[in-house]
Amino acid sequence: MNDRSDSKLHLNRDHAQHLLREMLRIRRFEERCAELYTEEKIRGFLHLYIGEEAIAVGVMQCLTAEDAVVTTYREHGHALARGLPMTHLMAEMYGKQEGCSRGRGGSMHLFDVARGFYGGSAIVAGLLPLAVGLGLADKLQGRDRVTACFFGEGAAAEGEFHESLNLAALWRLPVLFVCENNLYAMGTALERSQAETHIYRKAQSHRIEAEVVDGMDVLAVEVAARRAVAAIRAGEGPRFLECQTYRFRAHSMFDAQLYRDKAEVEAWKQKGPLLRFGHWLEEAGLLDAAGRARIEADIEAELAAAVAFAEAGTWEPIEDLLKDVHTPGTSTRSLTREDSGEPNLD
Ligand SMILES: Cc1ncc(C[n+]2csc(CCOP(=O)(O)OP(=O)(O)O)c2C)c(N)n1
Ligand SMILES: [Mg+2]
Repeated sequence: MNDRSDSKLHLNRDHAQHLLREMLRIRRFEERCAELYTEEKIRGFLHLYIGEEAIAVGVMQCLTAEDAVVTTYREHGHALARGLPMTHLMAEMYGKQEGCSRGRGGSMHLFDVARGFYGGSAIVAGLLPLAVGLGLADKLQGRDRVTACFFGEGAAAEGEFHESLNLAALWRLPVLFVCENNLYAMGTALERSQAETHIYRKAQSHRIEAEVVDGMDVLAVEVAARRAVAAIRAGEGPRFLECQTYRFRAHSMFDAQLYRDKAEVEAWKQKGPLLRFGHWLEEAGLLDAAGRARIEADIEAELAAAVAFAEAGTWEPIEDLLKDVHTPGTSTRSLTREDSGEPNLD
């Protein structure tokens, strides 16, 4: 296994297989979540990361257990790669008390303070100020910690993105900004919403060193992230990676995808991170068919255990639903059985 604080990637058989395994865990977890969604075991929003796995996996290799991570609502992959147990994640998807956010967060709000995983945030660009705040606290308190902040290219059109990058650069904060540029923000193509489509240039305009990375290549991501994290740890201030990628599925679970051609999606699938890296491992003699089958069987067993854990989990009692919920102008009270109708989503 690689030393997480090393600035260089050392590729051996174990590490190469580890990268594939981590990407496959994410892929299979999400495919299963999509099935469970159609079975109505998982409800609410569900944004799949399928196609983008190389970014979370590549970056996470470079962080230590002390580092911090903040992400968007498309964060199942980041949580798994960070080491949150699949059982706790699946229970959270179900809304069960045994989930990592005690069933209160669901897919978009995975959280685990012990593992330095500070969400899971539903508000586009809302996590960037959070990352800058963590970085500022670390700098003021003299902690040797890096905060990795993952967000989509849609965030670069928000004011919070620029305010955050400005302050991070001005105060030389230990933050790694990772833009996952998948070319679309919901149904809006990047060139239809932003005049500057090279997101890394926006970071450069704030005097942050920025790099464009092939986000479909896990090794390219890890190499770039190692370089960036080493510079941050050396006190050089923030770094920015624009990882070019593509989501293979709909934005969320309901999306007719009328805004993009099927041929475009197919072309990107051919560049998929699992497909490419899998072939490469085989050709390089680093993983044979039997080895791959063993990895896949392990993941299926892990997944089955996670689903069983979630199924066996418990629902929070209705009486407790208003616990820890603060509504301005009203006092917190316990819910009664009469309150438990269908939620009003207007
Ligand atoms: C401040 C804010 N505005 C609008 C939305 C609605 N919204 C949810 S996801 C999304 C698209 C974001 O796209 P991007 O940042 O590229 O991330 P991706 O979904 O592609 O990973 C939008 C506009 C929101 N959640 N927050
Ligand atoms: Mg996007």
